[in-house]
Amino acid sequence: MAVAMALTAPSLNFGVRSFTRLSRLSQRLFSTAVIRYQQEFTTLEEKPQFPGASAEYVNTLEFIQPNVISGIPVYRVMDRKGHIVNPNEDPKLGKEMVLKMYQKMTLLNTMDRILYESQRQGRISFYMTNYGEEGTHVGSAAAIEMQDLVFGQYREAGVLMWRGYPLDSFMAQCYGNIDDYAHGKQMPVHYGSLEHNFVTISSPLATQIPQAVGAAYAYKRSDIDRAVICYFGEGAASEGDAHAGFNFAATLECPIIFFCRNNGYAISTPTYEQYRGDGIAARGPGYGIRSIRVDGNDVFAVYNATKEARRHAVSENQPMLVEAMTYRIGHHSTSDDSSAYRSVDEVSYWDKQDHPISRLHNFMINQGWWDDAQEKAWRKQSRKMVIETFERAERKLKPSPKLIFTDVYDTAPPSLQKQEEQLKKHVERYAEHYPFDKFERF
Ligand SMILES: Cc1ncc(C[n+]2csc(CCOP(=O)(O)OP(=O)(O)O)c2C)c(N)n1
Repeated sequence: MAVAMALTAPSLNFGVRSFTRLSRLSQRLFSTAVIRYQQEFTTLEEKPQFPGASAEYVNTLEFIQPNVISGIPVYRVMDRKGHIVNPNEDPKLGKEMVLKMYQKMTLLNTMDRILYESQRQGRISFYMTNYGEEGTHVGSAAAIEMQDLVFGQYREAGVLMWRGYPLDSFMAQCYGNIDDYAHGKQMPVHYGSLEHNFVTISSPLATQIPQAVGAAYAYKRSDIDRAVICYFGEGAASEGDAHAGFNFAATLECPIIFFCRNNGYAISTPTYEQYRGDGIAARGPGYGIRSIRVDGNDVFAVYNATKEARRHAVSENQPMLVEAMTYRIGHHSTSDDSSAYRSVDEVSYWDKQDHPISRLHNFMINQGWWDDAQEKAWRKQSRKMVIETFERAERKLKPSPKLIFTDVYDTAPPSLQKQEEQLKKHVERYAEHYPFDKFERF
């Protein structure tokens, strides 16, 4: 009915061509959304007919005010003492699941401490800790399915940890040893795993956002009930690629969860220099994306929000946006000294008063599921596990230098093969100038 009127309305000659184009597009997207949104031309006098928006006229001049004083509320499930605030929102996860969450969060924290120290001693070249953001990783990872595809930024090691990525693999990547599947080609913390459906991290910020949308579109086309989750920081959300990704996801109706970790800083840049709107969640509705803001230090709130976002994304083929509010307790990376731009008191507040690990710890104590003796034993055991894998990784050789020529293309072109031969000759001649005792043979 609406379409027929669009074609016949005499003063609104959009032409048959644009209609057929729209119709073809809608078929390709397996959806009738384009036609559904077409306006009815029954009130030509009363209602604006512009194709760009569906709205009423107003007769007084008024600019829309951004609402940044009292922003989108922060959804939480438990308070800082680990008490469930509203029983209706309790995900009732059960002891085994909650213990697993706690162990993954604390194991990540232990691994961070040891690898951070290892970098300080020059044993690895670089590291980034996840301090304070463990709840965002584990809560969201637990809420999606293992076959869902993950695109990350670099501060989401807890997602891999949840998925069972072995400690040996974390270490192999950071050391760039022979067990690293990328043959030591990338900087530490640039993890990836085909087996764990975790797309390899790369340094340029936000490039993964439109890529993740493309993957979600492919899932939709193959009609398998899978979602994509794409993580990024609030700083990365200022990149042009974030805009591209959000808009493509909405217009192409893709089953994707955009998961923003809003930790207050992008290196030394505080959020008040990053944006002037109401964080990242407030941008979602502007793209037509359902959005929520959650307490990222509350693992249950993150779990509930991500679970519902996934359900909706897959069943309705719609993107969803979760903004998890948290705080980056650690330095940005081992190349950063954050005391140059923020106070020790500020950091200490989050570390001591509002930490995702202590909050879940309080919850487990309240339930009678955990006690001091268990805490002590687990700390000892997890530390031992990490140190053992760390020592194993350190003893392993680095990959053969010839691997720097592989995977540039699927098959190496003659020019690259020639360079490889040249390097081989060079290192044979000058072998004593290279640390070849630490590498597999050329
Ligand atoms: C395109 C691009 N610009 C700049 C950088 C340098 N850089 C690396 S991390 C970072 C800050 C990112 O902050 P945020 O997205 O908030 O994530 P967080 O580090 O807080 O987890 C910047 C500017 C980069 N890697 N890529």
